[in-house]
Amino acid sequence: MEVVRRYEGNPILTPEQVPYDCTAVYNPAAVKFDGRYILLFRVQRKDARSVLALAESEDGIRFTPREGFAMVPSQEEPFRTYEEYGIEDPRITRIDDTYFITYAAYSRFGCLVGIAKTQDFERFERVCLASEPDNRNAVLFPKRFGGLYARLDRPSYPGKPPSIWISFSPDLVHWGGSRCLLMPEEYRWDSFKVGPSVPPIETPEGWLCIYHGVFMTMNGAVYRQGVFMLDLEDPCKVLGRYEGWIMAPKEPYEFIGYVPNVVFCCGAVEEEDGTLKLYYGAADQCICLATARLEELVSLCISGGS
Ligand code: M1P
Repeated sequence: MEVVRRYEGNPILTPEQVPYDCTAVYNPAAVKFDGRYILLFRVQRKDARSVLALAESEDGIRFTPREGFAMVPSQEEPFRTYEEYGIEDPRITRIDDTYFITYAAYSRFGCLVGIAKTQDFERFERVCLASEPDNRNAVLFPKRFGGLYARLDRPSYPGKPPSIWISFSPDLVHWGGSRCLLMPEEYRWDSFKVGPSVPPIETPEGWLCIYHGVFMTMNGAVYRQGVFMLDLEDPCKVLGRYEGWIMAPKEPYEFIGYVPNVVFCCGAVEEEDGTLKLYYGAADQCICLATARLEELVSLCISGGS
């Protein structure tokens, strides 16, 4: 029995179902707000640049896209300069009563981490640009550690394996205390690069972290999802990492699209019964849903073995 189970009605959102011109909708952040499920997702436009749009649902399965876009590249400096090629792959973390959105800001300088915020999913306000290039896949922890905000991200440096790092900040603007937590594992499914997928999920055993791992084949990259666990009090401490993947491309909608062989998760919603709804981009083309039991993902991290 698979730990991650796909919804049989996948995909749940396609480019044909949204009220604007685009070539792909994918990599959705997810949150439950005011009793409704919200997806904030990447929309690839006809020039191959991306903006973010929003869809809502009562049941977490059937989503209605809103008219227009939620976030487009900012016209205000300094964001305007560093978002000129688009904004991509959002994640949402609730901290107190504010929902923070981390996203990839793309420009001629490369890719860096942007942070925005909202309280109502109507108005979105930029907070800051929070890294140098190249860095993306930032996820914020929902809690502070000794008064400091914390984030995981995936900086890249030429010639070094893209890895998952942690950093801390007193104000979400100034970041430091950076440490490398997880590197690609040689000749394994996650040997080419690794990056955070969804914001860390608090469990009694530790912070459950879902990540993507990439393997390079003669036919290009394969994107899969895996799990590791961080200590609740000291998130610099890795308590365990499952050696296998929890999800790999296997359905036609994950093989055929703008980029084949990709499952890329950016959002998860924890239900009261311990089920996790995982929202993911399939083949950089459409949006899909899968479910998993939180406790099963946790025990994979603790046991470590396949
Ligand atoms: O095409 C697969 C993914 O490639 C990039 O992800 P990463 O930089 O983490 O490897 C991003 O372009 C992502 O949006 C895309 O889904």
